[in-house]
Amino acid sequence: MRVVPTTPFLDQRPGTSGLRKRVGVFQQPHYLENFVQAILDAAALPSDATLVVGGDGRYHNREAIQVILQMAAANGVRHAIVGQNGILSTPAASHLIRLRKANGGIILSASHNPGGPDGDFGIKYNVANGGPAPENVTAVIAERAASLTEYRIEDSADLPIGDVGTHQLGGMRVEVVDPVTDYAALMETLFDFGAIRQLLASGFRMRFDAMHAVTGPYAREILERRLGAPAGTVVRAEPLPDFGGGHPDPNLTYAHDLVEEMFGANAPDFGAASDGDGDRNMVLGARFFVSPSDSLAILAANATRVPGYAAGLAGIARSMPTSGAADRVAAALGIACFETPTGWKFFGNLLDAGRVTLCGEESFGTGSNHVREKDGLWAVLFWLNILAARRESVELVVREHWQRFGRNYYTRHDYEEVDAIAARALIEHVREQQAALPGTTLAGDIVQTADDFSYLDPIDGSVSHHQGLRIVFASGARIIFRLSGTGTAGATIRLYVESYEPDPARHDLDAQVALAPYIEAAMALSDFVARTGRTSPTVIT
Ligand code: VG1
Ligand code: CO
Repeated sequence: MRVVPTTPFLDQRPGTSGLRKRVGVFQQPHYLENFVQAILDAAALPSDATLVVGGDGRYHNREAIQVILQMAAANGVRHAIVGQNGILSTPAASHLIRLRKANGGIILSASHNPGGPDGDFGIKYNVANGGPAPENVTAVIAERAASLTEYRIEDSADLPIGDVGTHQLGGMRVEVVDPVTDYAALMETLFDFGAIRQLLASGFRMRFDAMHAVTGPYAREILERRLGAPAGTVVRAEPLPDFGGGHPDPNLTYAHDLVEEMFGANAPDFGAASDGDGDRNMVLGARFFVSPSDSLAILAANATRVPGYAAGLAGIARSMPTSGAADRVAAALGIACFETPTGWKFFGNLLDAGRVTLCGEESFGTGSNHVREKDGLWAVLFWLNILAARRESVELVVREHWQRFGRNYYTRHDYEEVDAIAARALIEHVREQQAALPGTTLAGDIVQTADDFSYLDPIDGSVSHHQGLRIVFASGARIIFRLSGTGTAGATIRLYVESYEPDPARHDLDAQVALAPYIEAAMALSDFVARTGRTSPTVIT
């Protein structure tokens, strides 16, 4: 065991989901080691600790895993469980932590950010419930990282983590496991695989785009092998260190191949994609896009058709910028709906306390109490189970939902890599106007409230401030401004816009058209173009 002197890094502050930086930043001497030591210090693990380690297979994953194992051994961890070749999707890692009663896990991923030598790398710590470390833990990690003067590492040759089996590293046992088996078994306990198999055998055609990220092996095993979908249903199935040069973000812009196929002639009945680390999902029907906020509401409204949720839902939670569609389902079901800040870590307490069963974010994230992360393939299987039970098209399921509950028109505009100072000034400019907004008219609608969202966690009483600027209208419409906490270059401004339309005769508009007055009002209010030099978003969802 070696004790290595290090200098603290002041930029090692985890964002919405772990620490994300350019690969080159992580390759600086001692940078990764410093952060891992900070995690291990903050984790305060017991003497017989078990740690799960894995990642999304992106560039630098393999090297980083060896360093993490050597440091875990040197810091007294007794047992490490590692995905074969260092691969574990985020939901599979969450499941392994819970299944094996590990004390925590280190997940290597920058999720939907591009990879490769010039792309991004990331690392996050999950706690014993399988979920992302809560804010009180990430705050300690950042403090430690900024004050460390040394780290501990075991001098050892790289372990052969390509083979399933057990190795010894100093005083630590390293168990290399198949990354898919336990996760696939969990999915079989939740969904009616027999009914989905029948659907897939009935001429129903689907496409799953793994975007050369981590879900390929999971989707092949579950969709093609266990559910009998034809070989080739899963495309871009090999995880590649640079995601094949793509941007593994399942949205209408970056998953364009899938979108083209789903909107083309002879489109499959169902299309889906996941992101770098397998926790996001985009769902499409033939020539039809399902807004993630609607998806959460539809899963909730149909949950009792799915075996794992047949007993009903305890409650629903959604992030603040996610549309209110799920709230309407919760009201109809007579269950609670919680509104949390952006980021899965805020759902953990509610799930642990049994207050909610389903959670979702507008950013293509949906999940449940089966793990403590959002889960891309789980959402795909949930949709397939509903379609198998209802034998209706994706579009019909969504349209019927709107008819019953009304439609929450929704869009998110992302402006990526904006000058960081200009972005912060824009947010301040909106904030300064907020107090005077209530009672005034914008976009032909009366502003009811305007605030900076704060969250009081009902379970542990912690408070999180500055979680997004909201402008809420009398009609129920909302405009929200927020800065991303996952980007690595400049700032990403997210503008979220929502309106509510109860009348089915008016459910056929394009969301951009329906929301245009609010979008224009948001752009004018924030003085957007003048302040950022941007006239159109990088990504529209
Ligand atoms: C984004 C999404 C947020 C999500 C987070 C992590 O955060 O908006 O909903 O939880 O990414 O997802 P931000 O701060 O950039 O808006 V993942 O799949 O990148 O771990
Ligand atoms: Co992700």
